[in-house]
Amino acid sequence: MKQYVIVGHENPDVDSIISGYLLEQLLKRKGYVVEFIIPDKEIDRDTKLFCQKYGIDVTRYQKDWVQNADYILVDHHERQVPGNVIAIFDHHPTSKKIDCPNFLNKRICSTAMLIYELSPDSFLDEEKKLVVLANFVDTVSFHLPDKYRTEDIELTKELCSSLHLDYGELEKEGMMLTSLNDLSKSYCNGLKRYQFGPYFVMSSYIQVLEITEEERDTMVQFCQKRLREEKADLYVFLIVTFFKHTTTVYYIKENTMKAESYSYFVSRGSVIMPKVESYFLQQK
Ligand SMILES: [Mn+2]
Repeated sequence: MKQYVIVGHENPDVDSIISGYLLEQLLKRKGYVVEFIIPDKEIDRDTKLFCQKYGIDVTRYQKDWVQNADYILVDHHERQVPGNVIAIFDHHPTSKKIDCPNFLNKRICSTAMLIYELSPDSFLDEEKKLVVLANFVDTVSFHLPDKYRTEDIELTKELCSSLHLDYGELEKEGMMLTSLNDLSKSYCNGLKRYQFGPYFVMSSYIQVLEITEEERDTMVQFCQKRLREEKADLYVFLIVTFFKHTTTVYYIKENTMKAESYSYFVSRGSVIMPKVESYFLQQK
């Protein structure tokens, strides 16, 4: 019997992992021999903890590629795999021509939701809860309008009430809010280090409902202290506030600091760091 392998995108996020897991359960129930794998050696700490909290131990899926298998991609459409891609389930828009016999890609709040809608009756209650969580996390609790259909909020509410889940509580979970209880730890949430040519850059971000000026200043100082300790050339610190719907990016150097504000949510990985990278690469 043929073996199928499910794989999400590189550096998988919560939706990538949940949708891979759900598709594995669904296909197994339909009698297929199938395995969800995460070939990535590193997984983001927050993502790992979040999945763990809701019953998915990501380390169980961290496995090597299976050579010459038939692959099913979830939550993306472009990873190179050592075999044939026979199906794709995705919700990232593309104008590329995708050469795959089973390509399902539409605007929807999460790939987990896309998979759930294929066969709603096949899933257990705890799996439906994972769908709700993926919907929230992938849209930053429906704060990113480009990423969902209008009916997705209503459908998520209906799922919550049928499962007796507290919508508001999970909505908050989905924002993955950073605790501000101990600012000396809060400031380095999602800490990453980058090497751009000879330049060493550090970055972290926090996501909060709101923040006081004092808290903000304290954390910026922590960033600067850290930059000095690690002798970095730049520290990029992002503050996302949900109430005011803003992102402020701090570019911190040893003795200077520049802030940039946006009246929307800005992604570190796909917007800010590529800008920083091209800035440094021009410095040569
Ligand atoms: Mn997704």
